[in-house]
Amino acid sequence: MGQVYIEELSQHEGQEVTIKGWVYNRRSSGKIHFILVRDGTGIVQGVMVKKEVSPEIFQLAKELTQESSIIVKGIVRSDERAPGGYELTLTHLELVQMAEEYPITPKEHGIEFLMDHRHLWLRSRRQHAILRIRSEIIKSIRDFFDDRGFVMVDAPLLTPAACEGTTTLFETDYFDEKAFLAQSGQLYMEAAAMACGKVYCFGPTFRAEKSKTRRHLMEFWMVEPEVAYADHEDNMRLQEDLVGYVVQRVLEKHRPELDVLERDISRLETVVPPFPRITYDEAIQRLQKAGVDIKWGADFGGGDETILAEQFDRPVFVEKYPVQVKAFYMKPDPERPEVVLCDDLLAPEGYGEIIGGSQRIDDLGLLKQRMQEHDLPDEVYAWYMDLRRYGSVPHSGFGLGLERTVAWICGLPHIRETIPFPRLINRLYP
Ligand code: NSS
Repeated sequence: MGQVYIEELSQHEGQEVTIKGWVYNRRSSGKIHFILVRDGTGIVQGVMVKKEVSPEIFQLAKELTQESSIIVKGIVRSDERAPGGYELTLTHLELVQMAEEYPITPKEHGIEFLMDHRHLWLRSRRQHAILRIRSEIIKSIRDFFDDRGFVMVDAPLLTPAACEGTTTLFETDYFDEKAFLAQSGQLYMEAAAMACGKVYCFGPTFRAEKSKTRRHLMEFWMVEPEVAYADHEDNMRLQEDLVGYVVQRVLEKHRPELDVLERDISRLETVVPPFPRITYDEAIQRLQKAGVDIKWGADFGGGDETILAEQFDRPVFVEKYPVQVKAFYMKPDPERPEVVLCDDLLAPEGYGEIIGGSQRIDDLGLLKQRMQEHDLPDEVYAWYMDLRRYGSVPHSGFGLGLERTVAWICGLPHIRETIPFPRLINRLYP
């Protein structure tokens, strides 16, 4: 039998297979070596008995260091006690490279040490589980929109203007001009929605966040759908359907990884739409009742979001925030122009805001007025205003932060573990 992946072992019970991978761990008891082999799809224990292999091979196995690359042959045996349910009786071992002394050992390491060795830390069981769940979340998001007839449209990453406020822009030279790394693809999706009706972009976005929190990255991925003729209500329905779908997909396909992460599954099983909704006004009352010193008109901090979200067993929408705490493009509520038709979706268990969305201003006059109030220069937004000149329609969209969603679904204490190579305020390496 040629090369087989560990996750496929169940299809090869009783057969001799070849596994190409790395030594995860090894222990010996005189006449037997137990080698934990990982190959990127899983980990399997290989058992090598002295009298069943040549002396050279038995000696080689004894010298193997952690993370040495090896190719093994063995017979697949089912074993209830083995993680994954299978074990290999090893018949052959080939060394590809004997690894130098590996810096990450099974003992505890400090977080800065692990972050400095992120390129190696990714091989650990826990990081591997997160990488696979992240990949599934991305795929399920794409499937959700593709199955509903959305067109994926790519937004530019080098842009002439801000979308989410001018304080978090990364600036760079663009020949004789200034350019900024994109904070959001939204404005471009609004243009694309007028071309294709239902669109989304899914890519990296950049924010020079000067705060050091467990929820902020400088570079994060966001999926941003935008729908022509959709209003605020349609927008929230799309959000809860998306989040419910993604959580169910991970539950269906990645139980073993959730187990590695010791995730409390019962907290995910309740994530079924419809999600509860409260207004900003009600949120303020709830916070005041909980003893928080906050007044109408203030924005929420991470701690406030946690208090609110803890009052529900599934994600909760907070809608209709005051105009002054939200972005320039949000449409005022026609019945109460001091608030806008927006929503934040707060994840439970202290994970905070995972989605920000809104119905957009579709009237040219009002948009111009808002841009002046926000000191945004006309020249670079002229194209955006054109969208209100040529066939303007009501439209809505939102942005779901991928890493915050991964942190919540995986139950991780900090956002730094949700992305392969995090960019944090004090970290650009590796
Ligand atoms: O600023 S947002 O609330 N909204 C937008 O960017 C809109 N332009 C999206 C849209 O309507 N098309 O960011 C959206 C989400 C937010 O809920 C978080 O989940 C995530 O993006 N986000 C972040 N994740 C990690 N790190 C940082 N710094 C961050 N900022 C926002």
